[in-house]
Amino acid sequence: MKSFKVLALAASIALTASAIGVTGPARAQDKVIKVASQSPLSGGQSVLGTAISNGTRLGVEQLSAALEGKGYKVEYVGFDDQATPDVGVANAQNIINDSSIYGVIGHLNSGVAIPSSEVYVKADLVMISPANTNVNVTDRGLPNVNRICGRDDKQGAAGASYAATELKVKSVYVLHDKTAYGEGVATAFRDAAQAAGLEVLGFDGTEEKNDFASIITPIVAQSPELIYFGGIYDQAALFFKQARDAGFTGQFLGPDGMDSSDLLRIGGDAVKGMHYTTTAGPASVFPDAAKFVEDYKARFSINPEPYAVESYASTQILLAAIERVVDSGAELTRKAVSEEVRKTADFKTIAGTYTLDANGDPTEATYYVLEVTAATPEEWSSNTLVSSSKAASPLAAMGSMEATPEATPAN
Ligand code: ABU
Repeated sequence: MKSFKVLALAASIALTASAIGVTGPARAQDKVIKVASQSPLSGGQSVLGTAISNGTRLGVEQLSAALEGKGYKVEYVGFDDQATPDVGVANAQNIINDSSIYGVIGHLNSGVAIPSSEVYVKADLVMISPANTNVNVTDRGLPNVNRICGRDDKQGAAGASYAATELKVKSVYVLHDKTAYGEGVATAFRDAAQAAGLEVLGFDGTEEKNDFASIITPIVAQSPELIYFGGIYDQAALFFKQARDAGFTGQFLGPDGMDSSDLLRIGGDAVKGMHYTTTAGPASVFPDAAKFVEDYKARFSINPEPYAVESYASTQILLAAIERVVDSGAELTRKAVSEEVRKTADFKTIAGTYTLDANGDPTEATYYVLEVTAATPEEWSSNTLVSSSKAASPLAAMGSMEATPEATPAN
């Protein structure tokens, strides 16, 4: 009877201690932390969207042990934004309504990321983009929006420099897809091409997806030495094919929206030998990603497409930030995680080492130029890297770590 009373007293003390937090605030009692991805998982851009989703999922599956050891359950949840702004925004509302989601990896399309991030910011939810290159993704200076890829002002300029100095063309016709991304990178290319002395014979936008005859005829009549297409492979590949069939004999160039095995699957011989710029590191430049490539193939039975490795790296950054909040003993909140992500400095991932500036840009990014030399879509990662250059973010170039002065977070 006496020992029963002692046991009961001990149990009561333990319960009380737990209730008032004497055992410490870090114990999570199986609290769930979800990491979301948003990207197109259906439709014509799903090859790259799936790479973002799978890279994030693999990151969560492989990198959660430390948080699980501290009592948290870490889960992945994927959202299909269909490459459509309205869908991304509706998903973003559902994402912020799930209080167990502490970060979003995505999107593919800058035109979807920008309005969706205006929703995330209302809930202090951090977004890390592996792939959104439009300048306005980060130039708005939102405290929760970050990326680890490059920017289209630099990417467009890198393309123009390659066209002028290596392709040695004298004239170009510039097309874009009328999206924030396509028009933005095409504008940056056009301005840099003109500055480099190229004659820009035309600059047009089109949302046409099937029959480009009425666009191609006047272009072919002007005989540009190069056509630059600011857009995504699902539209551009068909355009290139029809342009070649219509007798265009010049060269093709485009930005990272071309960087997908589907460019070759759709474009066939028309795109072989063409060039594209990208901020997605080809496999050869990331030796630390060799295991990721093998694990990815084993897990999903497909090749990792461009931006898969950057999605895993983004997940590394996010989970490390969450761990730092937990280890500090502070309350785990979305705002605390977002602030911790922004402090990312000299952080080593499988896709390189990252420091984020006050606008959420990586302080330095690499801009690659590749030639389509793969014989088949399955060999897309064997395309030939012909050039690469590094550029500082605008803030890093100014030597400033302050956010852009005009930046005002949306309410
Ligand atoms: N940068 C590749 C995907 C296109 C975009 O940023 O919208």
